[in-house]
Amino acid sequence: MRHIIEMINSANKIALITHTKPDPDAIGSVWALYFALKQLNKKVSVFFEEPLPKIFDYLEPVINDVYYNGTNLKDNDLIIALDIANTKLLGKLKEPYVKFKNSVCIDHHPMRKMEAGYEFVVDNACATTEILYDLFFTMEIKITKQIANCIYTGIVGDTGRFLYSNTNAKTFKMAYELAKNNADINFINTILMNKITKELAKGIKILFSNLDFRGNILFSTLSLKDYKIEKISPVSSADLIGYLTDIENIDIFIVLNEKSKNKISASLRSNNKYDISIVAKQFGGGGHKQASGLQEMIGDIGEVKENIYKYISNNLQSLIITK
Ligand SMILES: [Mn+2]
Repeated sequence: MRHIIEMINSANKIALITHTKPDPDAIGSVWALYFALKQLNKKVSVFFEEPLPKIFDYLEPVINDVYYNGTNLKDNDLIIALDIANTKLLGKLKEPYVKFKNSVCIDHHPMRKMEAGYEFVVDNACATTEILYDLFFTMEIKITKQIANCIYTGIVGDTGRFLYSNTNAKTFKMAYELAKNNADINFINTILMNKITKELAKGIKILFSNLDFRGNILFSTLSLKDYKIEKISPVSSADLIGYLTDIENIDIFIVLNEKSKNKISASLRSNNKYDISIVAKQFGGGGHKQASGLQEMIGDIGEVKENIYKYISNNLQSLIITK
């Protein structure tokens, strides 16, 4: 951590970036660090791919310091990438980031493919905002209500409101401290509830129509044909998989998603018995033991499903987590 603090201290103009389609942890991390660096009188700019959803307005983002393309990225002393494990997920910011000489990534994802920069990874942190919380403590940054809201947003987002297996005693301790620092806990808990749009509802309809129970493994598939029938464009499998994981007597959950012709992505989840990241890795993806993802498998969605099923059933023993 000392190295990051030195990097921050010796920079004046600092840029903050995160992955495309930023989730609450990514957005909370960016704005928490923005407000913290402002306390240190740094000149801070924030780079996103596109405007943030309106629901995050409560974080009071400073619109004047936000940029939507990477051309100014090089005009900084330091770039800090947040909540990102793979430079591919930087979208159009990838190139200027990789070329830049002085960068650091602060993140909690264990499997990494960053092509540049110093990496500060705490993979037992429930959220990137947890790492920032510890960093701010060390740097004696004042946890204002605004910063508390940002940090709490990341924690609530990445723990699924304190339900996922990354929730532990420290998570609640932080929540306690953030509540004491006037974080709007009820408001944030409510705003980060799964809001179901009409599109997502139709996605859920497809999801449940195509359930395929294979013993303790559960699949669902969403093909372009399904989407066409429902007259919607593909939704994100990460937004769907949570509807499956409440189903009883299943250990492994997989949603396969045909986002464009024969290009299949997937979200994988498991209970604490199995390490699903091994499966994700096998097919070119990655992630956490209990929550992983896959991008761009090529092929017929039904065949991709059978390939994954074959691999899992042949290797089930080696997926068991031994403690
Ligand atoms: Mn995160």
